[in-house]
Amino acid sequence: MSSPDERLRAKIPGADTGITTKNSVCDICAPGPHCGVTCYVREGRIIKLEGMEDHPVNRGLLCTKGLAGRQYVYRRDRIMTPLRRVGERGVGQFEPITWDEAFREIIPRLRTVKEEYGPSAVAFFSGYNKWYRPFLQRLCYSFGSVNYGTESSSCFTSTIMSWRLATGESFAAPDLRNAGVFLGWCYNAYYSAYLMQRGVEAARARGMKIIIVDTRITPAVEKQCDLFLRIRPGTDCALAHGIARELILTDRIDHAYIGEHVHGFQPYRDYVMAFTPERVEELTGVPAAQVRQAAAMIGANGPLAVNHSGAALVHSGNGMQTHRAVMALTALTGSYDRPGGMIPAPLTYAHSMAGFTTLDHEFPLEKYPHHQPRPVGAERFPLWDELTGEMQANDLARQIREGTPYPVRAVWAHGMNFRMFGADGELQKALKELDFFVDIDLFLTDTAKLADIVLPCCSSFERGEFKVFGGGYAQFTEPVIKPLGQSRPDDEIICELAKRLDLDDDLLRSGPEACVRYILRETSIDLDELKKDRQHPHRVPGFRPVPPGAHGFHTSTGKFELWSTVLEKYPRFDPLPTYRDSSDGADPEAFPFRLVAGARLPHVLHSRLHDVPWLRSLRPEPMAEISVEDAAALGVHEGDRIEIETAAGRLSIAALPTARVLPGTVHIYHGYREADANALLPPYHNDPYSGFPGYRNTRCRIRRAQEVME
Ligand SMILES: Nc1nc2c(c(=O)[nH]1)N[C@H]1C(S)=C(S)[C@@H](COP(=O)(O)OP(=O)(O)OC[C@H]3O[C@@H](n4cnc5c(=O)[nH]c(N)nc54)[C@H](O)[C@@H]3O)O[C@H]1N2
Ligand SMILES: Nc1nc2c(c(=O)[nH]1)N[C@H]1C(S)=C(S)[C@@H](COP(=O)(O)OP(=O)(O)OC[C@H]3O[C@@H](n4cnc5c(=O)[nH]c(N)nc54)[C@H](O)[C@@H]3O)O[C@H]1N2
Ligand SMILES: [Mo]
Repeated sequence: MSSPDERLRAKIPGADTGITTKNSVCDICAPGPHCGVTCYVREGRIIKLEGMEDHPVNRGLLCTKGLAGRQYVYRRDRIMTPLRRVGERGVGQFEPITWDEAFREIIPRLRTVKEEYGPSAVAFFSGYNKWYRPFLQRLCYSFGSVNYGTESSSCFTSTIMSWRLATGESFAAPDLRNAGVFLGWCYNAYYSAYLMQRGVEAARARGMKIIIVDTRITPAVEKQCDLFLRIRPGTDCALAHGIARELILTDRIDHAYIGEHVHGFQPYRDYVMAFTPERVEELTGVPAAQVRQAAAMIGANGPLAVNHSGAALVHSGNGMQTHRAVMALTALTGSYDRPGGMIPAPLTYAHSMAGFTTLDHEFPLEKYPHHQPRPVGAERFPLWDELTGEMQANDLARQIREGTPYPVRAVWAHGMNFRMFGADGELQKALKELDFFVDIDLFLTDTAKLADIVLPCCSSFERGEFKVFGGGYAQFTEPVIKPLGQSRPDDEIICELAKRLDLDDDLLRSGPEACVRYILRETSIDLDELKKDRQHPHRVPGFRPVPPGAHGFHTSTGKFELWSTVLEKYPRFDPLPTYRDSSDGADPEAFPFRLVAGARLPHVLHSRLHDVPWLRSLRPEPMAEISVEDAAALGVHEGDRIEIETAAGRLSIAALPTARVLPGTVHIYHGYREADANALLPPYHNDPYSGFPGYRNTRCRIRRAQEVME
């Protein structure tokens, strides 16, 4: 028998050790695959955590980031009380205040901006976090402002726009269980979505073919690939058209499906005929023979499922059109809304795809303030405006600074990180120029340091919240520990603000739970029933996914639109998914390299994990990956400093020569305080269709840092 002391050191739960276990979720990464976590708690602190065995999402697994969750929650810079700025913006001098004092300052200042400039002069923003967004959006509209916007101005929504244009649906997911061939376009789920990789591995084991299109040699390429197309960043649209041309000319397309369900095949066909394998090779670097091979492999192995890529593919100046071009292959092969192809998936609560619908769009929209100007970004990015109706946050800095078409003078932000934006120095300057800025975060970030009032929120382990999971599951979680210091959940903060502002919104003023009940009104979920066991997700009663083939097409033609009837209304846009140079347009002679900023690393997530010690230790210093060939030409070895220069700025960073990256490209991860990749992006480098910044294809030059010193 082990002694109590040994049992305590081994962290074994029991009355003698005082250790209990409770389940929660890790919300460090994207909302869809939030993993179940079992926390070991002693004296009110989490002392250990592990993947929850019987959770339908992760079934006991947890990634590097989640396993460091304890260090994330207890990061040294957690904010413990509301703070009022006493020094210059950005310096980080604050005094602790009470929640009551904070609201007494916030209320009159928001009201003053509203009275002087109109309600839309206050913008409401959310960073990466999704879980409280329906509340925040409704708060914004109830306040009278149209300017609700989020990090989704740079992530995923471009793909949603592309699907809306093509099919009228928001999204379609690959049916890996039945697919014959998987086109992993910008696909390395070993780093960015390990649970999806399990599905791909299982499908491969039963014979599914895998084609990967990536600019780097990744673990997915090495372990799981039948054909690898190594492409120059940002040129993917041409490759998609090249494959389409081959499919058409070798008659590997589904004529019946196209005849019945596809609009614009003829002009599309005419357009892609210019993309011969030889021209594609010239544009993309992918050998002509491989273009033919890819088409043959797709033709021989349908149905075709494709990786959706909400980031890499759409993070270039022609990103949305490129996504359309890739998804067009599913229309040609008759794989959209067919078993083994791409199955439309409704967005459920707070951006998750659980297979059923909730009213989280209706919930804010019933308070939409009509008779206001259009949201920020509508003039510059009108398609974004038409398809999303939200502020395009990538135009926020410009509008704050220029005051056109109308002033924005205050920002209420949850988890804003200015370093996620392209040309982020502009946003930093803009935030300094505001009349009033509130930021709500767990940590005193560099963005929070620009705020007048900082409010402390808590992590998923410290709150109870409604959650949905893929496959028709729902849960109302329970706090595992008390909120640290005076921190509070964001949804409560939002409802409290609505109350203190005395908004005409009974629902928000009644608190988060009343809102959730409203949002679930048309589902079979009984919240009281759900709350009887808050430790586990539960299958939604009567849940049945919509079968493939039953979704229909919700475009004006009632078909999959290769020729977009939405885009044909805009003189400046092309109805077909056209190819064009997707870089920032800098002179290729002067800037011969392409900068790919932000391809995922397994152990970091944007800005939020760089200060977590275990994770930081895996790569202590930010590094730029360059090819061994380029490193040799520059005389650079691992750890030597190089300077990367674009039309917008310069960055000095340690080099990591590797055979994984293509000569002529340089890769850096984003979100680092000390090596800010997004300072290298020019402010005009955005996709005109979506507004997304061209993070993955900015022209640059590199040299050894010493040469600069000399
Ligand atoms: N560990 C970790 N996981 C994450 C995140 C994170 O920060 N860290 N972020 C989450 C978020 S918000 C998102 S949006 C997703 C993103 O998820 P992904 O899109 O899967 O992530 P990336 O690694 O950026 O891109 C995938 C691959 O595209 C390649 N690539 C880059 N540029 C190009 C290009 O121009 N053409 C082609 N064909 N390939 C290219 C990269 O080399 C990379 O291997 O990941 C999520 N998961
Ligand atoms: N160069 C480059 N830039 C990119 C990308 C890229 O690939 N390359 N990717 C883009 C993409 S796809 C994305 S998704 C964005 C992500 O960009 P960001 O939104 O900046 O993501 P994070 O840094 O993860 O989170 C923002 C803040 O939210 C705080 N936070 C965490 N949880 C909570 C919470 O529950 N409540 C509140 N109030 N705050 C919380 C965190 O502490 C952090 O300060 O970056 C974009 N920017
Ligand atoms: Mo993202």
